[in-house]
Amino acid sequence: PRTIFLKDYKKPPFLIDETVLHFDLSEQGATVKSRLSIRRNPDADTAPQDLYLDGVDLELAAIAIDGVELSGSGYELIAEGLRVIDVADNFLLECETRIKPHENTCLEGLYKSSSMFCTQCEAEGFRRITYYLDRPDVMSRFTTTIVADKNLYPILLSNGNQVERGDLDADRHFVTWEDPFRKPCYLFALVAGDLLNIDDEYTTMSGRKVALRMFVEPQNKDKCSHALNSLKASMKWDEEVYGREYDLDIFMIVAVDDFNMGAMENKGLNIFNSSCVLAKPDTATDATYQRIEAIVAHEYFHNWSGNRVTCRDWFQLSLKEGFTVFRDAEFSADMNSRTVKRIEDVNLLRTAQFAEDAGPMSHPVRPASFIEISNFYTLTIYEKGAEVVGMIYRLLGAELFRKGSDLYFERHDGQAVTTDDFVQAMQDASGKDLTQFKRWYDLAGTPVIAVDYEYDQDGQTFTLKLSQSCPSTAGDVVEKPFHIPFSFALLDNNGCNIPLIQDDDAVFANAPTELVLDFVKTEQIFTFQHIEKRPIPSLLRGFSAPVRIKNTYSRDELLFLMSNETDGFNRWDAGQKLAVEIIREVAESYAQGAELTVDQRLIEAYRGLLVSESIDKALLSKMLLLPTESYLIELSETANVDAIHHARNFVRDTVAKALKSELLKCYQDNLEAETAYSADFRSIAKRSLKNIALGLLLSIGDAEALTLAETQFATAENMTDESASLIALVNSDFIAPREAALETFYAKWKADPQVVEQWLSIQCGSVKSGSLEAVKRLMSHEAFDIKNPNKVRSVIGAFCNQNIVSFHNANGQGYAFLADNVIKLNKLNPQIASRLVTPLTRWKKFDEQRQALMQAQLKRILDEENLSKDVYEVVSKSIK
Ligand code: B3K
Ligand code: ZN
Repeated sequence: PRTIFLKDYKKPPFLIDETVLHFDLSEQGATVKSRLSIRRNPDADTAPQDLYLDGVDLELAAIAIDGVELSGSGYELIAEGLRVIDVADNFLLECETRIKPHENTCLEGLYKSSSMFCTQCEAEGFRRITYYLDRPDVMSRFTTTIVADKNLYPILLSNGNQVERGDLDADRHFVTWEDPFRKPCYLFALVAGDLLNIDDEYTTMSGRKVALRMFVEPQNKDKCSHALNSLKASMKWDEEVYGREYDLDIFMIVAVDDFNMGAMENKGLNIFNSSCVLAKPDTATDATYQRIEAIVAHEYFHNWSGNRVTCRDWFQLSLKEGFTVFRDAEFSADMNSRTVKRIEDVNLLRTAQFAEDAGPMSHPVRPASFIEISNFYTLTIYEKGAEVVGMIYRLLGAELFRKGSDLYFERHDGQAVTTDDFVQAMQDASGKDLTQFKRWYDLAGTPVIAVDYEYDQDGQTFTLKLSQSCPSTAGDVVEKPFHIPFSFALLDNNGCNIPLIQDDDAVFANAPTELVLDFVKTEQIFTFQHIEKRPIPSLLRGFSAPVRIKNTYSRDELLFLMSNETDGFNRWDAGQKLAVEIIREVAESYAQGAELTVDQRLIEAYRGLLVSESIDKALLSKMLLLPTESYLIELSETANVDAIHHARNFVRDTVAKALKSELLKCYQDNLEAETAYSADFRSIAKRSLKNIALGLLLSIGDAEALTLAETQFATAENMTDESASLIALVNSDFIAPREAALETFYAKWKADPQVVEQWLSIQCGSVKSGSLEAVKRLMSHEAFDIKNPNKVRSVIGAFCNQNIVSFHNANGQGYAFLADNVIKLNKLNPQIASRLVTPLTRWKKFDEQRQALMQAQLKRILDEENLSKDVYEVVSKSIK
């Protein structure tokens, strides 16, 4: 397989002004006719004689230039494409291709999901539909006609506005769509099916009415309102916060069951994985409600950050993804609890992105090379990319950032641009020099910050010394320092912020109590004056940069911060740091076979939180969760999986036993009957607190809690409470009630795929019910289907990523199981296969015996014949 390099980028030699497509869909296959108005690019870097078009798995039926059929000497079929020999400067190319959507299991290009046709073209799926210049810097105006059976496919959709429709003979009909906006082909979409539409409407800030239309299979018609409400909220938010208005008269959303990822921002026709868009209270959990809100917003926001301004090439993917994740995170923060949203995002970043960046697939936010671009839809591109945009926001402040985004959209509307163009607009609008800052885009790895500080009582000064370094994946250290926005405050011993005075003649009264320090050198000293008493520093507030920070706090200071920190994120983080230390201490004793004890101070801290009258419930619900096993593994040099698992459980159970009455009270206090289900963040926090308490009580085998859980399971009026009680039972040692609950749940919900996905992942992700044998049995259950990505994620994904002790069983069988399935999926769906293999690529974190077992499975995969580019890239880079 060939590696593609950013440094080899060349402007396209040809452009396509108009793209006219005609689809004839039937059960036997599809015929695609294209008419492409092509001309030479006046700004091209090269001027080849021939035209090269991308095409994969296409059968070429006819080809003509300017109405004249091409003979065999006029073109040549090449690997993954077509060469049209010796073309003019301006011409009309017509192609007819045949494709087989019903045999397409990779779910890229045009394929069938249950009874409907749908497409997925990003990144390089359009080349599976017809021959084309399948690259994002070729933008074209699309007109699409779809012909299909009228009864089987009454609904025929594509991008833009519907301009014509009519009946044809033999019970067939057609619809023509025209998209007035030029776009790259990765934003093309087509849907055909027997679907219902649920309609709504939105009036934009300039008073234009936009039709909002969601298309679903008939059984899902009562699962649309949350997505539509989220859409309207997103449209309003983007007008208010970014001044961005929607630009077509109709916005459509379609739900499909078979989808490789969450959703896709096709112009005017977003396609969603059913699990990321369909919800009603009795089938979707609070977490799903929040995920839907975020994803609907994300895809909608792409209309500007991605579609109106798109990427020049796929190395710039984070231009649209990082920025859009930043935008959707801000939206969710505005709609819900800002602190909790930040906690969730940082948790994901520190657990999974940091692990990625320390592993074999580590890459910069703007990668320099790739083999298969699908492998680069990563946490680094998305989450770290969003952090990088967030750092620009923190360096510029809200107002200048808005000036920057206005300039970016104005300057580049209708263009395909680079991350440099984005930063340049931010710099030009703000006047802030971002030259050094750009390193964040080009260097991989997570910087480490060491903090040192000193208080001088006599001089009343506080000196903060920061140093930074960045281990790269190759093991060497990146020498050049990053420009890090380091948010900082000083707290007095009542937990109040102290005014920060950096030079003597500053006016005391106007001194800020929080600063974003420009930390730009390898080592840098900041001094603060007039500090009367020894303060406690509040470091990297709100996690102002994606870095590791070495803990400098004593346990007593962490305890103080857990109840007094004025930054909500840092308050939570103090609790995490303390819990990490204590779990590690217990894990060490466990590994040595010593007696296990839990530092009483942690228990008292949790007691304090539980009885606190003032703490915000949303924050409290996060503070009561111990760091996950995955995060504890990520923090370890070499992880002892069993010790981590037992230590974490021991700490959890010790806390639960000691705080039994407080937890029971917490359960009861948050139980009160609600009038109707509401997914607002306060209601979510209450349910979450109640269910955390229930889970903790059940994990210690409390008989009273068993009754509570069984009652809740039997009477729950929403899926959050129903599944939380199921999870609590599944993770308990009450074997009979657990099995009974699983059975009841399946019998009740087997007709609902979104609920069945939850049922599968709850079992497979739990060490209690998800033994390897049980997981294998589930794979022959009627509920499982290896061709459906959601089912694969719920079973294999949940087992390998959440059921950590079972997956990492020292007998190596978990690893072999994963490899077996990667090999199977490599043929069916390479994108899913290559996603799934991730846990095996993390071998460096484990003991030598496990390392050898994991590598052996990676080698086994690599030895397979016909390995896809997707799997080849990840596996070959992971083998030492
Ligand atoms: N842009 C799509 C992701 C496409 C993934 C292609 N393998 C969804 C999103 O980020 O909004
Ligand atoms: Zn996106």
